[in-house]
Amino acid sequence: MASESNGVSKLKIPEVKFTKLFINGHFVDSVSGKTFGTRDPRTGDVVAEVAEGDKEDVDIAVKAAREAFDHGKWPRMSGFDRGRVILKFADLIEQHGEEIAMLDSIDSGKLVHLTKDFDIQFATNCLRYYAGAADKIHGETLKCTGEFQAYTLKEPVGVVGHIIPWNFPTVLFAAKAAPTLATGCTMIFKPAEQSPLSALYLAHLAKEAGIPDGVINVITGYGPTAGAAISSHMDVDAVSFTGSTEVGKLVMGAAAASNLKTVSLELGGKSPLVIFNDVDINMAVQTAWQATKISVQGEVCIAGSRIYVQEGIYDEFLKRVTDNVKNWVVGDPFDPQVHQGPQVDKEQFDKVLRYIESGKREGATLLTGGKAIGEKGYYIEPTIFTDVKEDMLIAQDEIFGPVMSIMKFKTIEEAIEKANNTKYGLAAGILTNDLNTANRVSRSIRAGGIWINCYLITESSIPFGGYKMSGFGMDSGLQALEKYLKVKSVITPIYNSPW
Ligand code: TXE
Repeated sequence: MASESNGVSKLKIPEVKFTKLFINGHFVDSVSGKTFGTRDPRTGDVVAEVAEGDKEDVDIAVKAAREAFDHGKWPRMSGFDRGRVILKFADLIEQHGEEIAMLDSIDSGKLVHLTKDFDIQFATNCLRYYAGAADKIHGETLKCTGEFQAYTLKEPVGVVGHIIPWNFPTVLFAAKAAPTLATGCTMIFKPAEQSPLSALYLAHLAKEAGIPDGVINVITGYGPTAGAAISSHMDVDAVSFTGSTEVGKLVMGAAAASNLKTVSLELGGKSPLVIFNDVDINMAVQTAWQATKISVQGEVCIAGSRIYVQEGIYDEFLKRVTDNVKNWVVGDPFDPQVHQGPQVDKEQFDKVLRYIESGKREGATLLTGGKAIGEKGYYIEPTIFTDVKEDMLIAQDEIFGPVMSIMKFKTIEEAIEKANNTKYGLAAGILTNDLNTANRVSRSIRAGGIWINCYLITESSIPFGGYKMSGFGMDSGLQALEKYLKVKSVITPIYNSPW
């Protein structure tokens, strides 16, 4: 049974060095002088007071980013030289990886060893990938009808606003900053109010790496104030948002109502994992468990939170899946013995518990878990529901918690229909040994990423983005560069050309 750890690490709290806004290469107080407390999800206690930026601070940061774009050297450097600076930035993140991982864990409750092994590595790989791309951004030459030729230029879009959530603070900072830096744009980051610490630390490292002042600015603060000031700003040329579908719509509305800035949205998900009869049952159970990402408290947009199991292996699957919970330890994310930490904050904790209650109320069978753990902090038992029906809230909404919903299906047609029965379209997984089934289902599911016989494999080279209400625009892959580029066509006559 899931249990609380005995707290080997005795509530370790990392040192917090940076708590002010980072504007034009300097740490400064907010204009209002206001601060807000960032909280430790293990206890709910304040870890540090952080500057609370608002519209006036965003205005100052946008001015700095504008100046750095219009007159600074960053957009005018060769891609090769920008790449070298980005590589230095990656090296510094690697050197300080342990400290950054601790800041993310204290802010968001993520297991510190996973943050070190995955998040920091992803961030450095990502910067190195786009450093290599910085000198390979180019247009095309086009042969026109008549005596004309044309060529295209790919130019940086300008000042970019990045609004990011709390579940992968360092990963998302890097995933947004790296392609933006490679293209020569300048930027303003608004990290989530739950997890502001790593963005400030990363901004400091960016300066140390040689990224000029004004290229990266960080405004910590709340969404409806600082975030909205970015998405509605008349001098921000593009906004790249990761977060809830609800706020994604607000960001898009604000962009439309202001200067029609370019928008890209990476939003929620309710991804299916479809398991066919012909697979090895152990592999199926392990992949389903990993897909639900209970080790990250289920706070992953691409988590496989709907598990569809074909009827031939359904009973055996149920019998085995609960085995994972037997020695599962929920507790302090700084304790190496622990498998799952707390939810990020009280709001998310309450939201997950409300969904668990709705699952019970609507008639799903609770196989295991279903309760909060302890009196303090935001810990929830790994929870498995079976007999989940398509129209239940737990089958439709993004719970963003350690909750697995298991459904049964008979035929491939039924699996496809059920997998697509969602407003989201971020990802999906298919487990089968039949090549044609794998290919047919992957083409039939309307989602931006499909894993066959694996789940959650992500790399900077693999484009990542949603269908339907999971948003649009790619993070990762060379496609991510396009979000930060404009294409300009140049047409010129050419006389007496032999070809
Ligand atoms: O997200 P918000 P929340 C989903 C997940 C979660 C739910 C709510 O289901 O339970 O969203 O989480 C900023 N204008 N995801 O409330 O509010 C905010 O300050 C501009 C999925 O944390 O969308 C933060 O920086 N910005 C997701 C960012 O938006 C605004 C990851 C995200 O916060 C704003 C996180 C406004 N009006 C949650 N209001 C994923 N795709 O991975 C808020 N923000």
